[in-house]
Amino acid sequence: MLLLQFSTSHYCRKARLALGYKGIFYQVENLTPGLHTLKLKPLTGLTTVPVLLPQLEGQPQAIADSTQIFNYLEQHYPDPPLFLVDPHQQTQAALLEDWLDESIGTATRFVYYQFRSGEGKQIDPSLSSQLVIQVVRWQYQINSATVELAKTRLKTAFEVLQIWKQQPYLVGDCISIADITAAALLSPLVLIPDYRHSYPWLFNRIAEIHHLCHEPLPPGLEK
Ligand SMILES: N[C@@H](CCC(=O)N[C@@H](CS)C(=O)NCC(=O)O)C(=O)O
Repeated sequence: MLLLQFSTSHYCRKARLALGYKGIFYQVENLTPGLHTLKLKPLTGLTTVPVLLPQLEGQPQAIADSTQIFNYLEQHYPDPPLFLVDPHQQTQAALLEDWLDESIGTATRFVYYQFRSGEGKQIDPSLSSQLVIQVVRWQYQINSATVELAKTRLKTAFEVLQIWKQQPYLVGDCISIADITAAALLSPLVLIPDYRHSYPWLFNRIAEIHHLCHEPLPPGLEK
């Protein structure tokens, strides 16, 4: 199995966490941003990573989108499960996953790239890194006005995810797609001192989920 990814993408981290939790052996191919479309468009019709190539007869050639990757994995590798047995709880987990994907993962991207181009420039001041950051800012229209809106969305996310303060999992008493999605899509914020200091419980849970999924910790959380 091969995962096409950008090494720094939080959506690709989400796919890796699921693969790791299920103990599936896979390899990764890191695509070059900009050139990635040449490979992805003919395969999936889309331009985004992650894309999973099962490389098995009788199975789809390529699965695009992290949510579809979850669905594929659960169908073909049900043990250990990422979907909750109780249908009501599974619906709740799926709703959280969709909201985190569509709203919060994007908000993280806005706040993170704004930080990396300003106060956080010293994390990697190289010309190539700063060029990628500027291209991402242009591609997604990241500017001070859109970043303020993203910060408001993140504030709501921290309120919703406070469940993690009292219990190890967001829904029910096992890990679900909601935990994996929250852990991956909020992980870039650990590099931003304000967030790291204000929400220690969030980053502790993110580290726990990474351990459960046998995935190395994200930059800023490693010991
Ligand atoms: N909803 C998609 C979002 C994936 C996504 O936004 N991927 C970004 C990297 S973090 C990407 O591939 N961007 C390149 C592009 O849009 O051309 C998923 O869950 O897979």
